[in-house]
Amino acid sequence: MFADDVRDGLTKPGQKTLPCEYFYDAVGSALFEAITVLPEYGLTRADARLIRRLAPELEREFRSSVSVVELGSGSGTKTRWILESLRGRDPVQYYPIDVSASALAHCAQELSALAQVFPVEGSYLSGLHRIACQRPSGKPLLVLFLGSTIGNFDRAAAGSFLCDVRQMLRPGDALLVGADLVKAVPDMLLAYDDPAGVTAAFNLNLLARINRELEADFKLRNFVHEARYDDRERRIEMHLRSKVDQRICVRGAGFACEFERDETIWTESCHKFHAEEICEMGSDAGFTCAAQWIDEQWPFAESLLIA
Ligand code: AVI
Repeated sequence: MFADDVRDGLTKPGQKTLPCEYFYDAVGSALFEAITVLPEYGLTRADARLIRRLAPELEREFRSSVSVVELGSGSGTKTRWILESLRGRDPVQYYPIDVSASALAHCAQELSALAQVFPVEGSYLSGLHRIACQRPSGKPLLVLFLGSTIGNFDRAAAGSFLCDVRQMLRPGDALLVGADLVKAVPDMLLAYDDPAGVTAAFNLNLLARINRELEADFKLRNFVHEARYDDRERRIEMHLRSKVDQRICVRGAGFACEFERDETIWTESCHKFHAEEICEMGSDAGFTCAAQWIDEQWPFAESLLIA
């Protein structure tokens, strides 16, 4: 729960943290949409270019006999291209999974002309479990995990997530996973610290959300957005740095916490991968990497893992 997670993250000893899943309230989701069109954030455009390129190949691999599951509710062009390619004569059954009912409703509205949409509200794994238990026999599942969301897991968690997904699939099912690749450090830093300050606003909105929903008294001007690259872990880390010594009261969660000047809240990790690493992670989880597509303008890989 939000209040518990905020209390745990801000009162534990050592590095303060907040879970990145809480970025996406209405304001945060709108700011994320803005991030995806920033010139410095090449990730979403690379993902889209690749999906457009590979969608016809998916059609050849599966013909029209596949049900599509998406981890996250895709409403945009990427999912559209895949559904258009796969639909053949019969409409595809499409199961978007998301914790947000409003995102699912939007997705159903956008894509129902192309597919039979069965929105599933819940976490990725619980949703996939429900779909796997009631799947129509005979049809393989194609699970989409696009946009490098896998990079927001710790590496170990990403590996065990793939294992969990694999356990719910049958041989012949597939997972299409998008992952941002390691590139020049200045390019990665700019993607997460754009000069227009959109990513800073996205990060700071987490404190604004705590103010709105948990009656906290964060003064946003007393914090500054920071993006760092950890070379060893191959990840961007997003932080909010306190500019002053301060005490914050979070009335709705029943606690207060102190910040020293320059102390940070670690809000997100965005892991970057080597292309072969995705296939290795897939094979460790019980998949075979059947194909991989890499964008030429912005190093990003789409990997088709077969169970
Ligand atoms: C959603 N996720 C893949 C984004 C990323 O790049 O890790 C979230 C994001 N955070 C800051 N900018 C974008």
